Amino acid sequence: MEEKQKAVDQVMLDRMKELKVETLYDRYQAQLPQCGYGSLALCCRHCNYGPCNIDPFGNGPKKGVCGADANTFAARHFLRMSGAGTGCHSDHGRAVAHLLVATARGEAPGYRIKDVEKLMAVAEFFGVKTKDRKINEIAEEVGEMALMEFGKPYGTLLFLKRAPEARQKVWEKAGIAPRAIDREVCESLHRTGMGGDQDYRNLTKQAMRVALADGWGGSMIATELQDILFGTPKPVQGRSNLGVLKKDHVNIVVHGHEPQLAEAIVAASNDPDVAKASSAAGAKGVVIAGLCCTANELLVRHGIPMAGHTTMQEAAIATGAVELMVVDIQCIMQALIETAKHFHTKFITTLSKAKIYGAEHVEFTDEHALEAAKKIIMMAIENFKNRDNKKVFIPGGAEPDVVAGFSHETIKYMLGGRYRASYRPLNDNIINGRIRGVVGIAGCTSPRIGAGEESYVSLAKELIANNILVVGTGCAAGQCASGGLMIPELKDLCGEGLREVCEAVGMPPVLHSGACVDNSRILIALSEMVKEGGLGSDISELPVAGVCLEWMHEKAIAIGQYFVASGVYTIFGMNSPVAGAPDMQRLLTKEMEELVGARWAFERDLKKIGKMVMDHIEKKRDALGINVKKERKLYDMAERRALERECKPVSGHHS
Ligand code: NFS
Ligand code: SF4
Repeated sequence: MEEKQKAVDQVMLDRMKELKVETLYDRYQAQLPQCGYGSLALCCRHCNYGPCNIDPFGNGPKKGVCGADANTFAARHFLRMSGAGTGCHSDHGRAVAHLLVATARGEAPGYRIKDVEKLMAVAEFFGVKTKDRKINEIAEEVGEMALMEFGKPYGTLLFLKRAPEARQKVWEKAGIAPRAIDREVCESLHRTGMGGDQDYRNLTKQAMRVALADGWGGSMIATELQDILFGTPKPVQGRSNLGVLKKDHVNIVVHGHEPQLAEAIVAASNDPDVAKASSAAGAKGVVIAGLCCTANELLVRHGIPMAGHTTMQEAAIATGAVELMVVDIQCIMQALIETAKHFHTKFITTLSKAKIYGAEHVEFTDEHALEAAKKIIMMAIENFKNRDNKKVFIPGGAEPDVVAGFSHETIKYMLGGRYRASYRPLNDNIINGRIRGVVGIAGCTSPRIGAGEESYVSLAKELIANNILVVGTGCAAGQCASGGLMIPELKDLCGEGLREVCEAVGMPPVLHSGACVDNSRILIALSEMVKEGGLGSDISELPVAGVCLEWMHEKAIAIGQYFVASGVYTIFGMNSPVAGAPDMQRLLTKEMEELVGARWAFERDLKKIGKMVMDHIEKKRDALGINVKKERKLYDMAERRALERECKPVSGHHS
């Protein structure tokens, strides 16, 4: 299966070469060698005394014109990245909150509230009264409360209360509990301007606070409110890879992040006019396929096919079978306009905040979503006749089935069973060692890593073989899905303990939990594991880790920073974003541990990362005292009894 998929990436690259279609790999090569100052974070152009550089070898300048040193350069840069990433996820979250309010008020006729149970749960967190009130009234107030989280003048974010108490105390003590989301983003810009905050430690604290405002704020709002509007993901069967595009169908690729666009396109595609028009055009139907996080959102909620992750966006168009690509915002390469010119593909932007020169624009609003969606679909059908069949090239055969849709609610439900949804069995299986720990793999794919390398797939295989449960989001999950890793049959690649658990529960060992904003689901799952008991009192005590091998976007930095600030050891592959500033590097990779109980690691050699993760997990297990080896018989009776009590539900429940 892996061989086939490898071929898909590479075969498409060869194909594009043959057709003289430029790719991101070509443009990456053209950029080499990339600017050394920039790579090391030793370039500052925050004011017009600059741009200033610092010489990493110590021969040239050690300071900018204003006197800022390497650590200040790097820390400001790191904070701006964290702030920008938070801005992306959170502005997305805000759009969802506006949509929830509009839906509740009847001003967004294309949408409705699908998950009332989730609405009630969020209402409870927000302190919104639910008794004797209409669903729409509750939803309107929940939406408004969510909007307040962006700009409230006082207090900290409401969702912070979902974290274990010990974690909340860590944040309070360190002074990094985030206030309103916009305030943290705004303050980050303020502090990083010329003559602002110039202590790298203080800047990094703000980077934690703004990133926490992403994970426990903007992203969590996006995830929870999307679940209310579009449904909480449950395990669904889907397909993934370019093979989801069909030769005899009109193919529409939806690319970007905010699911309200994709959801409307899917809804509009069921309009009887669409079927009529497509058969009149000589097509057998309309295929909607996703790219990037939009793909993840559609896959986990509806099982809608996924065309690929971010480095495959040009390849999708180069199949010559895409009538239309419609995009909203984030991770959409400007180059696609040129790619599309080689084929008949129409390229449509939809948001007033994200236009691309050379694209056609169909404005998409909450009020008129369905009309816009239908118009876009009709444009695609209309374009079917312009397809040049000689150019059609869909790498065939590789359409691995995927089981996706593992929200934290589902994981709890699957593990605990219908009548007793609970994390108890997961905790017990971690305590008894069948599962050694849990690793979240998240983030982007990158041309810095060769096409077809499938770094996430290799890592996930190594981890499950060693009895580590893997939870994926974003393009990392996309790569694992295309790589055939998200199927229950994969249990054969698992270590014995993990296989037993997966068999008993009927879940794959690599769980697809959604888009990048859905990393917030992982935060909630970890919090619930702590609350369930037996694995310490804080997230930082859990045998878990976060990994991003091929980070690209500033969003990935924000995610990494909030994982660490939430107590999760986090490893990023490739290069460190602060490599030119040794003190700053030490702060992230060592000293943060003292402050928040977790740290970053950066590792160029991706093959080493599996071992780093496993060493960390075993260290945490040792610290928890759950690595009881058979020959070690030093337990006293009380401890033994406690251990037996804790282990009991497992045998009672599953085996
Ligand atoms: Ni995440 Fe989604 Fe992919 Fe990276 Fe981009 S699509 S929000 S940023 S590239 S994982
Ligand atoms: Fe140079 Fe300082 Fe201005 Fe940055 S802020 S460009 S280091 S003078």
